Amino acid sequence: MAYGGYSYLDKKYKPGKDDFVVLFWLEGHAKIEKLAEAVASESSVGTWTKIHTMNEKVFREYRARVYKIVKVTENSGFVFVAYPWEHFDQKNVLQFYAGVLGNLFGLKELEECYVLDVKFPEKYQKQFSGPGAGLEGLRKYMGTKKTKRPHVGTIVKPKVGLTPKEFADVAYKAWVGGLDLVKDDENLIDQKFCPWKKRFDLMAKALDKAEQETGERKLYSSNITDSSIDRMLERLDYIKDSGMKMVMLDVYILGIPALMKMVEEAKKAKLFIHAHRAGYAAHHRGNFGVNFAIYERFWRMIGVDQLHIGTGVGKMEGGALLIKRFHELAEEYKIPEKFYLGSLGQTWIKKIKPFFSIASGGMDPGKVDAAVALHGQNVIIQAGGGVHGHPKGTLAGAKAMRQAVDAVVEGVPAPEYARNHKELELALRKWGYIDPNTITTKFKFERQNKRMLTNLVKKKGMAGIRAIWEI
Ligand code: RUB
Repeated sequence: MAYGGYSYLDKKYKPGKDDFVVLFWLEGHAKIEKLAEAVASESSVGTWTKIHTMNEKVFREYRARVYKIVKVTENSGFVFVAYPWEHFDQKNVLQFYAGVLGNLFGLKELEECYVLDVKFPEKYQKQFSGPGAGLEGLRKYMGTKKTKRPHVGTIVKPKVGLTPKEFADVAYKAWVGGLDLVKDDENLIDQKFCPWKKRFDLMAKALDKAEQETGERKLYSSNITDSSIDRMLERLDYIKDSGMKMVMLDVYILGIPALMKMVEEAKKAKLFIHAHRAGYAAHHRGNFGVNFAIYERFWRMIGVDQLHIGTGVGKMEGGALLIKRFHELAEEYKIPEKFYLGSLGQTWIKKIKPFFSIASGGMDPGKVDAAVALHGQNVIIQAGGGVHGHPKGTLAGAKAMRQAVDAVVEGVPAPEYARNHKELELALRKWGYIDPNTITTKFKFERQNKRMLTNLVKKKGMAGIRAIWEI
């Protein structure tokens, strides 16, 4: 079988340590081998027909090789493709996008084309500097290196509409109630009703006051995302000059060049980078898509310090097994391949440091035990509605969240801790409690059924993977 006159199938090929490995799910109206060849061709050196300009050197040194196909039907399957390191522009992430995440989605013989994962060779990682502070740096600043407790935060709600003063008053209550972090939402930046600078100044004052009163370090994650790089840089300078410590970026929406520029500047200014992933799901959830794990890998290499990765227990998509994998991708240096999750392994070089994952979206104090069962304690747990919707308001809501976190660290289940902590008790009464065993049971099920899960995916294809992603 061939595509455009050349064959990209090479089942004897074993990816070398400098190769990029990409895992695709493909379905279409041609045989899976042909679809695989089409994708390998279009994303590397080929086109639809034989060309006189192709030469042996180009084909040998720069082409992609389909080295494994897990066939599900005649017309669908999982396709493993290796790309030589030399194929890629070593200083330009967008060239990777243009090739591997580019034209192939438009090939008309494809009915589904989902890029499940990419494994980046160590050699490629060297061009990046990774997180400036990362997980350890944040813990050091916050003084949680010893306790190793989860950090806990809130997103001021309503998402938009409050005046700067109303906003800072809410934040102050959240900080003195025991939260570490208060953040802008992804869609609050510099609207008329809440100008960025005015909000920032009041937030800086409120943060100082809260730090003095509580004796704890506090953070404000200020959203500076903008279509103008100049405006973002002005705000970044302003934050640096004020002595505040954190900047927030909508990382997916910004796009790679603007993100790289802002991360570089934030690192120079020694600011922590809080990354909100709004928008990622437009690609991640489709039949023609790019898995979140691929963006996450880039954001770790580029160097964010904390990133929203989902919760497994809250309002956003993704079950425990999938979110755990995203967590491992943030925290570990080495992770193994898990085919039934559509996930390749990865080894990070030293400077691509671990960052803090953020569990956010539909969280409340009753979900903290479950979130920790899923993520472990190296996690930032954030709740918006789950703080400001507390029956007694923001201050009590913040206290309830912190009590839930303190309970976890002490090894006491939240319902038991709630007997002597009335804010937590009220929260659990309103929103209920998720038993952490519901999470540990899922991991036990996974450990005991790896073969079954693998067979399910081999039989059902992407539908099998999607079902496992929701466990
Ligand atoms: C949180 C919220 C955030 C989500 C985004 O508010 O809406 O923007 O965390 O999701 P609330 P994700 O706590 O009221 O749900 O973090 O998965 O990207």
